[in-house]
Amino acid sequence: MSKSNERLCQPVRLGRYDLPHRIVMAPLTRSRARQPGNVPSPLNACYYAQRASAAFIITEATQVSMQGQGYAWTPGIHSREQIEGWRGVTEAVHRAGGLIFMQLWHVGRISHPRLQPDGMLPVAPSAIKPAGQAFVENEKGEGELVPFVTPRALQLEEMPYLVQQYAHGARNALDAGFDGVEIHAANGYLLDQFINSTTNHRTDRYGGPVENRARLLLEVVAAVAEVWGSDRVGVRLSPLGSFNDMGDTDPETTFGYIAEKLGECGLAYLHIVNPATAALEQGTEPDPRALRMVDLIRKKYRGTLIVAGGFDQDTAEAWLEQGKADLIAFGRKFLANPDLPERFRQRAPLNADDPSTYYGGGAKGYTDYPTLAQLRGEKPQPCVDDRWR
Ligand code: 8OZ
Repeated sequence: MSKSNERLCQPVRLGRYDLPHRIVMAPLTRSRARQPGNVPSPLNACYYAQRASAAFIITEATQVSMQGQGYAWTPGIHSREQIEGWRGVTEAVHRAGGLIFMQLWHVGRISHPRLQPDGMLPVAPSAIKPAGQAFVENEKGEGELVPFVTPRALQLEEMPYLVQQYAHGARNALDAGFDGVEIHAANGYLLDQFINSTTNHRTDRYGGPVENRARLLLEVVAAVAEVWGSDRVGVRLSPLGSFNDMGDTDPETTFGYIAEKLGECGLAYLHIVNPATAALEQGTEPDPRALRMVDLIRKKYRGTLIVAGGFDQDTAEAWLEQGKADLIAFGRKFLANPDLPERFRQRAPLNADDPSTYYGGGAKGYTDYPTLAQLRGEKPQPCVDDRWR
């Protein structure tokens, strides 16, 4: 091991787990759950098991209810079949020596009546239509983009039901054999819609000052921690994020407060989408505001911090070295390199990812990225079954 990659390869404690290194597999939507029913399949188990050498895996975002779905073919954790399907995934990952957390997801307004039970309207803190398009399935069984609709504003009386959806998903994830759960409060989905001032115009106790906008997240954290113990629960945030038509008028106050409150919860970790992702990818100097936000989160959040977005091995090392993060999560690099930690250890070249196979489809661009051993001529571990629908 060369000196320059020491930090990524150092062990670290994460809640109740001792991790052998700091290279996390980031959550990645792949839209390959078996139909009908959005059920994880042996193909999905194969994909995750191939990546079991991650410090730990965070699954793709997984809807906690039918109301929580926002894209065609994403997996759920609300039906008996889904729990059984996920059990196949966790067993495969554990057999391969890995750890796997499930990411619990409710999309809020980032959905469409065609994805909702009984064709109902998607729900949100306020009836504000996002710019952009939803990804639905058409009559031919293909993916199709359709404009978002104006969501229905949630009534105050419905709020306990939302918390229950996450608690139910958390119980099902425990049943399915996961090692922990991550609450998805990033990227413009339901919890983020409550957090950010531009999508939350409520005048009740869930809107207005940040104490109110953070309420649903903190209630969900408490309910999920009740199921799992807080030391097996993580939270993902995307401060300064604009994906899914998001924004906040005072992000320093909003995310500073939330980071501080989450620091009091005894979580396994806080995970942020790097506000400097684009600059890291382009090799340019990050916006000082983005770096200030990372510093603010680091200062306010007392606990283990994971940062994801735009890293290569050298920038990841530099961020660990500078104390900006404790672990680094890799998405596209893990997608294309099932043996990413080994490649980093050896400073070996990486496979390039193929964006045309990110979402939907079968084994191609999913379970067929070669390991270093395969590139040397070794036979791949066969997947049990590579049907996907
Ligand atoms: C890309 C495509 C679909 C969903 C996220 C769950 O942004 C997602 C997602 C990303 O967190």
